[in-house]
Parts: sequence; C-alpha cells; structure tokens
Amino acid sequence: MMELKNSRIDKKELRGDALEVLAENLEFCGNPGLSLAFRRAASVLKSLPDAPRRLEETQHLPCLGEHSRAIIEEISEYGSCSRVEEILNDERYRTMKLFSSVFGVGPKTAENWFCRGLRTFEQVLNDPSIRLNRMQTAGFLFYEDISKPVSRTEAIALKIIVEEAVTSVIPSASVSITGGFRRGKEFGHDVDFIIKTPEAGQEDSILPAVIERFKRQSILLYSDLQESTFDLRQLPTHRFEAMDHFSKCFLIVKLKGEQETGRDWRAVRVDLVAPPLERYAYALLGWTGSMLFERDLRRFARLERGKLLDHHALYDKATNTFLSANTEEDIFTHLGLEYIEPWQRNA
Ligand code: DCT
Ligand code: MG
Repeated sequence: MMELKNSRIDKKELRGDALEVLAENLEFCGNPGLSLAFRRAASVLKSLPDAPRRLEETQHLPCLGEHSRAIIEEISEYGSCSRVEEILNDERYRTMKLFSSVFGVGPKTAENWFCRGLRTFEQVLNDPSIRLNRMQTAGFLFYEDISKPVSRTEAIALKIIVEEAVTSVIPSASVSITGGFRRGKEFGHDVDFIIKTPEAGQEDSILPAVIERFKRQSILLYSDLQESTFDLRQLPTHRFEAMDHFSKCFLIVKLKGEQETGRDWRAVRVDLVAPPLERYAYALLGWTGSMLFERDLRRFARLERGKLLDHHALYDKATNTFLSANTEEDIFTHLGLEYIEPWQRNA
C-alpha cells in the first residue's frame, strides 16, 4: 500500500501545485488572506531550480508557514495530500473553477451560478434567467482560443501589430511588452503592452485610435476601453489597489496564422495601457508584475523605507513628497535597492 502511494508522488505537487489548489479554494471561499499565504509558499517552491524531494530540503526556505509545511510533509510521505484530493473532487470547487475560467466571470458570478444549481456551461447558456454581459458573451464565444496559452512567438507577432497601429497614429510613440513575457515567461494567458507617448494628453487619445484601426482591419473581436481616472491629488493611497487609473483597454484580437483547428486565425487576449509620460516608469514597474512581486515590493517600501509605492507614484512619508522617476532604475534607487531584473521578479 505504502509503495503504491509513494509511486504516485507527483513532482508537480512538491513544486507548489498542491498549495495553489488550496490557495484557489480559499479564494473561492472568500478568504484572501490565507489564500495569499499559500500562493506565496507555492511561488517560493516554483522559483527553485529543482523541486524539493523531502521536507528537510524546505527548512531554509522563506514564506513557508506551518500549514504549507504540513501539506508538503504529507505529500513527501504519502505521495498526496488528503485535503488537496478532497478539494480536487469537491463539486463546488470544480464548478467554481470551471465558471471562473470564463473571461468576465469572477468568483461572485461563479458562486451565483453554482448556487442556482448550475454545473456546466451548457446549463448556464440554456438558462433563460441568466443574462450574460458583453464581456462574458465574448468569454464564451472565444472560450477555447483564449483558454489556450499564448506563446512568445505569438506575443512577438502581436507586438508588431500593436506597434504598427500605435506609430501610424503617433510616429514617435513606442510599445513595450510587459506582464509575464517581460519577465521571460514562454507562455501567458494574455499579452500585456505599455505605450509610451511623448506629449502630454496623447495618452488619452492613443487607445481609441488603436481600437478604431483594429476595427477597420477586421481584427477586433472585443474591446473594453477604460478612460483614465488618474488624479495625482488623490494619491498616495495605503490600499493595495487591484487596478491602476491609467487609460487602458482589454481586448480580444484575431491573430492570423495556421491553427490546429484548420482555421487561419486564433483569438488572443491583449491588454494595453497608456500612462502619462511622467508616470511611465511606475506604470511599467506595476504592469511587469508578478502580482506577488508587486505586493512584496510595496510592503518593503512601506515597512522598511516609510514610502508608499503603487502603479502611479512613490510617496515619501518623511518629506511628504512624491519622488519622480524616469526609469525603473530610478525607482529601485529611491528604495535603496539594487536594480531587480524583470526575470528576477517571477516569485
Ligand atoms: N497587475 C496588477 N493588478 C492586477 C492585475 C495585474 O498589478 N489586478 C499587474 C501585475 C502583472 C501585470 O499587471 C499583468 O497581469 P497579468 O497578465 O494578469 O499577469 P501576468 O504576470 O502577465 O500573467 P500571464 O502570463 O498569465 O498573463
Ligand atoms: Mg499577462
């Protein structure tokens, strides 16, 4: 029996996947605090070059709390963790995971559908009392394509398309990849771009112009444009804000190219952000992620340096001033840190 169980030891589980299941389940249950603890622990395990094989090998690692260690111990001893197996088989977890995998469906909507007794996409789509919003409609329509990871090659092809659109409107503007691809990841769930415009005000007009162009090129499948609500007078904020106030848009675009399905295009999720020039470095840092890295950097700034950092600015509480930055390097210097390369920000 023991041997049988041991033979099931899955390297992935000791790499943090089991902890991610726990984190996800806690998010679905409305416990973001404990969820974050498991996410951190999972991220530490994932950042190791080799998965630890025994509990002792994790002794020196940071961010592994009592809960996480107990899970790792159980997996290294028995090959699996009963709590994790339980969650993976739990109807609520499975349904929440399925529903929230749709673009535009958050945990609240997923829970609402689950509580109505719905368990499959078919049931959701055939329920006359459910009205999908525009985002969810697009989410179901392009579900298969946008659930498929985007490769680096596809991201580079998209960069050319975005660049062409941006520079056709403002020749001196530039486009950079941010998000996971900037951190060196080979695959992502979307492609994130940041646009640098040289003159004040251009950041507000560039995105509508790009959207128009994509429409004319018949490659726009969905767009949600969010105008800037940025106002320096409302900073700094102590809250960790999920979203920044810059002008941005969430798109689904057609990327041409032979597909396994035989089609000659696929749908891809693309995010564009256009901050004012003097906010560019902060926006770039914020959009490069990872989410956990951003959180930790802000925490460090606040607790160790008495400074408030967010997507928009860095505020020094000692002098009551905003610190200006032209580059990411400037921001790290303000924080008394050596430059951290994007590929080192994956944890
Ligand atoms: N971001 C943020 N707050 C959010 C969402 C995102 O600060 N609520 C930042 C951190 C990462 C960056 O924006 C891009 O977001 P994602 O595309 O969700 O993350 P990613 O790291 O690019 O992951 P993926 O490779 O799956 O796209
Ligand atoms: Mg991304």
